[in-house]
Amino acid sequence: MNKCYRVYTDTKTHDEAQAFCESLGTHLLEPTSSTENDYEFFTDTSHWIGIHDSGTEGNFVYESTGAAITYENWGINEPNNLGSEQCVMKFSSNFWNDDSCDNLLPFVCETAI
Ligand SMILES: [Ca+2]
Ligand SMILES: [Ca+2]
Repeated sequence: MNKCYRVYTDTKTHDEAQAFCESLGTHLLEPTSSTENDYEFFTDTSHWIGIHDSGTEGNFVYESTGAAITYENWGINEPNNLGSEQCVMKFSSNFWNDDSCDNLLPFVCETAI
């Protein structure tokens, strides 16, 4: 499947970022392969991706479909749900971390083309 991406450098909470993408008929980036995940959307900052475990702790799903994730690239000792973390971000190193959904991060919207 081909996708179109758009990078937003302004920071939003996870839910604000997802709502913004949805207002454009898109959704947050959902990396489904190492090729897609390792693309350097940002070289110097973390950013939100469209994966969470808000429904069941430890059960990470794609937000656009609710389906269980089929690819993952967690950093060392992640996900750790530290202090209750339900939203996933990608470091500039391309490794993932579960993070507080209220943190303010830039983001990438994607849509199928
Ligand atoms: Ca969690
Ligand atoms: Ca974490």
